[in-house]
Amino acid sequence: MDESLFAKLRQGFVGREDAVFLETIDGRLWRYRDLIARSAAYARMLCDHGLTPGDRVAVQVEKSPENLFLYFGCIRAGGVYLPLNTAYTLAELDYFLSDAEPKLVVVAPERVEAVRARVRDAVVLALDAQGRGSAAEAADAAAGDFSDVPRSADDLAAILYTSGTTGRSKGAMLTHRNLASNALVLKDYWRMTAEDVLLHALPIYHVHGLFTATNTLVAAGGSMIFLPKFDLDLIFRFLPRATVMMGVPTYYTRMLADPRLTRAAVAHMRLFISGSAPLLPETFRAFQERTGHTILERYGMTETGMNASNPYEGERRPGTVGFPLPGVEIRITDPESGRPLPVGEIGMIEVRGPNVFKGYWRNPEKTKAEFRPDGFFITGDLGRFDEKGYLAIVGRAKDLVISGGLNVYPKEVEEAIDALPGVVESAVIGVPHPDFGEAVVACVVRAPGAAISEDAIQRALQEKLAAFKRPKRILFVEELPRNSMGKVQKNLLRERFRDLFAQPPAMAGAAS
Ligand code: MLC
Ligand code: AMP
Repeated sequence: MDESLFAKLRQGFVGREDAVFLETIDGRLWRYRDLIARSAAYARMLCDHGLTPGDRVAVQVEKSPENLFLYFGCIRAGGVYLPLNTAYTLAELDYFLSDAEPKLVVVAPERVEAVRARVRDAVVLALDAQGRGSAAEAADAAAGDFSDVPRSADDLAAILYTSGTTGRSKGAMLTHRNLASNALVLKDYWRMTAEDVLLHALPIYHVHGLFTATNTLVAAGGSMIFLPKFDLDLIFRFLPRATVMMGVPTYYTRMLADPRLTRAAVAHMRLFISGSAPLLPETFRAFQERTGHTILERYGMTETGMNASNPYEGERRPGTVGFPLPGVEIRITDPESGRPLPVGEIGMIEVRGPNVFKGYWRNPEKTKAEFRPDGFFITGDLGRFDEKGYLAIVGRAKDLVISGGLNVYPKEVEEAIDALPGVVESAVIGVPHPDFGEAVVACVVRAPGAAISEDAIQRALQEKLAAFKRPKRILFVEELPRNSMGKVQKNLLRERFRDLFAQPPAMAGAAS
């Protein structure tokens, strides 16, 4: 039997091919039959360019319907889809391209030449924000029927890179089973139906916007209003026609800071979902008071898709991520010994289920280190179950900053800063921020007599790091606090600079 993700999602709209799949802000409509035809054209185009099952297709392009058709086309052709954040610099791209060895790379037209010079054997095609470029033209030329390449549940559908606390980024290998099981479970858990209209404002190079939002919507056969990005004017323009929205907490704090967020504006809405970063209980309550809607918070990861969710019916508890999803097992263990802990105690969150990835791409050591022998994945998040079975995430054992729902690995930023002349060392931390939840801040020790400025460091980082990773502030310190083992005590730095972005109480929750 064909276990392909697309074959499973197709059940959501079979017999309803005339229903609207997607609408863009200029009012253009794509129906499910267009999704079938256009993804078939991309699948054929990929095969014509030599794609064979299991080959990677790396894609770094702006959000557009064509980008989605390329994604589904890749899945249908048996390829492995590898989406990349559009903010990544060419220097950052280098690593992904050499590690994943894609057969095809699709990038913005202005990057084609530079990427061609970097990959020896790959075909490089273009796609712009309007969905135009050599990739789209090749798909036009390949239009026609396509017989999907059958896949088994364990075959790879996608690789998404996620950085580690040490060393380079790791490619999380996601199978057809991982993606299909998560989409089908979420469709039921969140009561998604063909009647739903999803307001889609997320980027589509991460799990949240691509899998949690898009796959789940398609599994339900619903339609979506596809915004190019999160933009408050667009949100308030289209909210009155939507029924569901998914976002990171920053979306909700920005909406709350806007007077257009009223009960009338959300009268047509059925469900607001938050994830990717902690939703502050204040935000949860303020949203409830203002709109009458209780945001449903859930918990996921690149490696696992969605793990836990507050219930659709029943109490949604602020400060928690709800219950393990059907089919997903979650346990709390002692981080050192791995021994399961009793209810109420804080420990490592471990996850097992059909949603959990197959391992890290060409990295068996890391894979082995992050799984227990009985198949549980060690998430690096610390949590606790309460007496009613709700899971709360209380911290992270991994050194990671989550800024506006995007992960930043301090080590990567520290390495870039430490390499600069005049810098002795640095420590990068996350500091509470009213808009991004956490903001990246660098504490830098300069060499005696060195005059390197904040500006000079920022300029040097521009070439190396995507904008969202760059520190919002660089603070010069005399020395970094260390414990008796010589380890930098980041908790002391976080405490010291806790109020760096604090606002007067009247402004709390407003966008900066
Ligand atoms: C943009 N910038 C950010 C940033 N996004 N800086 C820190 N953190 C971010 N998240 C930079 C810009 O490059 C710019 O830099 C400056 O900040 C101001 O930009 P902006 O106009 O405010 O940014 P905006 O375009 O509004 O984007 C902010 C955002 C966006 C929050 C809307 O980042 C976003 O959509 N985030 C969602 C990310 C997401 O999908 N995460 C899910 C991961 S999956 P400069 O230097 O040019 O001024 C996952 C699993 C799970 O985690 O559970 O879901
Ligand atoms: P990523 O590697 O980008 O997939 O990020 C996954 C991480 O985001 C998780 O390991 C958590 O630390 C965090 N995360 C996701 N959802 C939530 C949530 N609802 N509350 C707190 N943290 C979350």
